[in-house]
Amino acid sequence: MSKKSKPSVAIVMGSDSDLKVMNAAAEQLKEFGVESVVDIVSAHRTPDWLYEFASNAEKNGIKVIIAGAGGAAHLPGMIASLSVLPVIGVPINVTALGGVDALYSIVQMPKGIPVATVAIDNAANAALLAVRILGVSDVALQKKMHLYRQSLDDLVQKKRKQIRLK
Ligand code: RP5
Repeated sequence: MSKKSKPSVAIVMGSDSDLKVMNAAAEQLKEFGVESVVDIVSAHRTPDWLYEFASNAEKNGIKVIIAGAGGAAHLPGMIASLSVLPVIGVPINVTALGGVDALYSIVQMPKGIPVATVAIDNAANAALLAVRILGVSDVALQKKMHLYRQSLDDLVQKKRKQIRLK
């Protein structure tokens, strides 16, 4: 039986309606063998739970937090204000504004409390950035990132050959 290590990445989101987007982060991390924990933390509906989660994340062994939110999207910024861990925000497209509202909200953090922001709905990139952050102090994981980069290169080279054959 393989022993599961403690999750080093927390993937949180404002609502279960964000899961269809945020699942991509968990799947991407799994491909790198990185354990994650997935949860709902709403900045406006569960402010006490938000405080408890963010202020204890470091103590709980979490190294990187990925936070997805739509609309006013204050979740990633609030988490970053309560923790010194790196926070990666995923703006989610759930409103009539197509996710631009969440993008602006997350990316426009005032000086002092940074939130790294990926493209709208791009939870996979949040996971890849988390892997790169963890890889700085984990040689084996960084090696996997080298291989991943190479696989992207290989794929494009293959496609180049294919279109030249047509
Ligand atoms: C935000 O409000 C959540 O992140 C979600 O994207 C959005 C809508 O939530 P629901 O009304 O679908 O629960 O807090």
